[in-house]
Amino acid sequence: VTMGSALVILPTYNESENIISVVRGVLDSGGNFEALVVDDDSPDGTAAAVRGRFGAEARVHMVVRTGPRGRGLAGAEGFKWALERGYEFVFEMDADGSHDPAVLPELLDALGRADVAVASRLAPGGGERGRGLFRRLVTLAANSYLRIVLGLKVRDCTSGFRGFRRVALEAVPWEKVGAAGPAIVQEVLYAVASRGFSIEEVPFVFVERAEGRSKLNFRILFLGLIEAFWIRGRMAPFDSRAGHP
Ligand SMILES: Nc1nc2c(ncn2[C@@H]2O[C@H](COP(=O)(O)OP(=O)(O)OP(=O)(O)O)[C@@H](O)[C@H]2O)c(=O)[nH]1
Ligand SMILES: [Mg+2]
Repeated sequence: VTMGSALVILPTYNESENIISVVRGVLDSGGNFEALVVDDDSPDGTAAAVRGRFGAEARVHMVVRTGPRGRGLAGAEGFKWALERGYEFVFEMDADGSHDPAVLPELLDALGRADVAVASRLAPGGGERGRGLFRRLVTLAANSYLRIVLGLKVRDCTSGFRGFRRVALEAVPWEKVGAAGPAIVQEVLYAVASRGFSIEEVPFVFVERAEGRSKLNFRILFLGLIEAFWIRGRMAPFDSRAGHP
């Protein structure tokens, strides 16, 4: 790890059909990004595929988790892994083909101006390709709701494609982060926004996954929205019981 180094965290569960091209895209995107695959011991052999293809590649790392699985648990473990190893810029993105690695240099560029850079479907110029009107409305509604409940100014609060300067991640109280599932995306965003870190949105076009299966369903989505109230309680930038910042 050298000064100014950048790591891209890729949480995976059954992405053997997608992970190779995504990691390839990260390595080839320019800017010397390293990749960290955080796999929950996927039964489809995702980890074995990564080892087989990138075992000799020094810029590719992998953590295989056993025990309780979850997008949130995997993401938190990835961030802690990155902080322990001194990376200066830390990114996360889905490994299902929805997030184009070619956007990474734009996010890195934005981190020259802001503490956090979010690849945003809802910023002017952004969008969602391959999705019907109903699914796009779900994205819009979920984000309108989260902006209000969490008091966020970011348009795309649920985008799991983004980057952080190290200082912002160091300020997150990781021992209190509680979302085991995808709600960790808004939990970490709320943690940094409420601590005053600046956030820039970079427009990007999300592409519906072509291979593999989505792990998101309406139950998970709904529970994630309810969880916003708990997120506010546990991620507040001061101890609410003390009453003062
Ligand atoms: N390690 C790990 N990764 C997960 C888990 N669930 C989902 N992921 C990964 O998180 C990323 C996003 O998951 P998706 O299933 O595409 O869910 P989504 O992108 O929120 O929802 P869609 O809108 O349906 O694409 C993908 O790279 C998944 O492989 C999990 O339990 N553990
Ligand atoms: Mg997806």
